[in-house]
Amino acid sequence: MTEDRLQDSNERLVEKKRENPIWCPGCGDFGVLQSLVKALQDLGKTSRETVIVSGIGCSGRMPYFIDAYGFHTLHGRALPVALGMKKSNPDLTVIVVGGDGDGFGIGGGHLPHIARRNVNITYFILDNSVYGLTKGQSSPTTEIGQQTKSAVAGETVRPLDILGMLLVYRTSFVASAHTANRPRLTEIMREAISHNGFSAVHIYSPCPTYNKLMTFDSLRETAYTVPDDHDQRNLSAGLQINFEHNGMIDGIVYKEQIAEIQEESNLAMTRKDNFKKLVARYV
Ligand SMILES: Cc1ncc(C[n+]2csc(CCOP(=O)(O)OP(=O)(O)O)c2C)c(N)n1
Ligand code: SF4
Ligand SMILES: [Mg+2]
Repeated sequence: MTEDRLQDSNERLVEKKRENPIWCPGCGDFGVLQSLVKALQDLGKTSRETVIVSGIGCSGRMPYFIDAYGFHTLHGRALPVALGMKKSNPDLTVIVVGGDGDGFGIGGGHLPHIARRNVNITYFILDNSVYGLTKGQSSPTTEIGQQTKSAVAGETVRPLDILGMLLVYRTSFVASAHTANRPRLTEIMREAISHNGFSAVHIYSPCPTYNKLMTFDSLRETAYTVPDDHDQRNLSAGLQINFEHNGMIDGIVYKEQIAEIQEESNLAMTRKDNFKKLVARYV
């Protein structure tokens, strides 16, 4: 990077890149991209302090379309890569983007450990209830009865409860949103990114090509808006709301108060101190 470009990226707010995303027309991921860029801009984040880390899937292409640092990692491995980035450079705003298959199929083992470490990163789960990139097989969130390439007579295995998992893993900030309500999605993204601790947002992002059941209209009609008087600090209230509405929710479900947070990344030493300590062990 030239000096001019470096200086520029220090000051330039995160923007969309000029190249057009190659998602199918009508894909929900376009809306996620718009909201994510807007949320980062609203928070005054610059290209140089922001990194978008993704797994593999249609959703995993997100870093290509955002003018910030980006890392398109391996299928299911975005969270551990993001953890490493945050640990080695705590000043970075680290955003992870991945699909339902990526995060809850092959990558499902990472989530509880990131949550219990309470690393200060934000995870946006783009759930279309299908493996989009590999052309429409069932995913861990495919509904019973949904026809997919791997369940042509309809899925028979019940889907995972994503919000329930995030809550019982004690994720420090848990929200659910959908791409049919973009202003709300942007607002929730802003709150998630600002939260000091591990934050996760389960986003319903329709795949019109391979999942005919999840549509923008169906999301608009069925998503339950979390009321203003919901007690975000109350984990059981969060679990209850999720149980009652079967995860079809628009809003913040749980938010740990900052004072209660024992954030591991804050407790961790800086890179320099770590290095000094390591050297001291051998001299
Ligand atoms: C180790 C490994 N196994 C399998 C694959 C094939 N693969 C690529 S994307 C994908 C699933 C994508 O589904 P999801 O994570 O829901 O993302 P979407 O495309 O729906 O956004 C699979 C199985 C791979 N790339 N790497
Ligand atoms: S296959 Fe589905 S998820 Fe992938 S780009 Fe097309 S509409 Fe989007
Ligand atoms: Mg998917």
